Amino acid sequence: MKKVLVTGGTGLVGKALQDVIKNEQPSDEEWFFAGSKDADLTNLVATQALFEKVKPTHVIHLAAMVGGLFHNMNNNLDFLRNNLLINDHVLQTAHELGCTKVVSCLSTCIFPDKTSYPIDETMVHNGPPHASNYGYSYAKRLIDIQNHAYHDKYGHLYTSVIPCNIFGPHDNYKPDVSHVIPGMINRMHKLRTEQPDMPETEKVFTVYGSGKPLRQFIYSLDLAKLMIWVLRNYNSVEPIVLSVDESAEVTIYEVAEAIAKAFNFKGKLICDTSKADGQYKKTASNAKLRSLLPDFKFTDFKEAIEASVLWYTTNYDQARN
Ligand code: NAP
Ligand code: GFB
Repeated sequence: MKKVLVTGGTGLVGKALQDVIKNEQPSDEEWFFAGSKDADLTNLVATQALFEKVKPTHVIHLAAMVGGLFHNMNNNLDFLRNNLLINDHVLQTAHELGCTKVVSCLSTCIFPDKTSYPIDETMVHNGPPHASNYGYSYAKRLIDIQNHAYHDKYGHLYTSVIPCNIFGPHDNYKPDVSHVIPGMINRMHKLRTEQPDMPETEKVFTVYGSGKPLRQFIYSLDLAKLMIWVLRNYNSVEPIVLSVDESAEVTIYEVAEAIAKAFNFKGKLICDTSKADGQYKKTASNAKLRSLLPDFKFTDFKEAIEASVLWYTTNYDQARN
């Protein structure tokens, strides 16, 4: 019987894993989804107590200080310190407990800012990350170094996945910390519900930045299925990119249009270029994933946006606003 501990099990990706596992009901696996209430993983004693309680054989390590461009820009030191602490405590405690496998999470935003495209798994350490999120990026890159160090010394199967931008139900919609999609969903919902007597055609939705940057977005439920596959079948220490195809890349403005359509918004979209754009692009290749899982089908972006907007408007009171 596998005992799987999911750290960060109460967030966007954690909740998607919960949904997939609930539907699958695997008979040979027991899953435990931990949030910060179960243990503050920046605290080693709390981390050890959680592992002692759950006694996992496998770990999906999602827990992290996570946020969008603007949150990162203003908090690089906290992103660096909190994530370094969390990652060291989880990996060292997993070692001391003799866990069979740990799958941790990097991000396509940690790659070198000056690089050729598409980026792939071999390029993680080839130069400094974008200035906006160097704290988060270096903490995440060190997970790969830690994984190799535990493998070199003890032969542990500690590996990592590198998702592109993720979105879906149960996201973090708090305006000052959110990523672009939950940030826009939160603001579009406010715009639509406030000033009900104002004709919607006169309402104006603001896209932060130029709207020109390019992003790949993966639906959280698709990522969850891929991470479960990695846990069960991917046995290399080397990271693997879990991203939609390069051809699925969209501009931030196209994201706004898709969200406006999902809300049936009849007003105008304008770009506020006084706000930062962040990285222009971080186009990642999913060739390694495709070579291992050639038939995996990603959810259509616009359908996933529709589903995410519907979840938000239906669950507004429970959402992290
Ligand atoms: P999220 O929604 O912000 O959830 C973060 C999770 O980590 C929550 O369960 C949170 O617990 C937990 N957590 C945070 N600080 C903690 C602490 N000190 N001790 C214990 N638990 C703590 O984040 P997410 O989007 O699901 O991200 C999951 C993973 O994917 C992260 O490693 C992130 O770096 C990575 N990732 C995310 C994206 C993206 O676009 N979202 C892209 C690439 C990679 P509470 O619920 O109790 O706060
Ligand atoms: O998801 P996001 O905040 O982060 O996207 P990154 C930022 C892009 O979306 C910028 C534009 O071009 C913003 O100008 N944008 C437009 C908005 N409207 C909004 C809005 O309402 N909210 C936000 N947040 N952006 C992050 C990294 O980069 O990628 C993190 O900083 C993390 O470390 C994440 O890894 C996955 O995609 O630019």
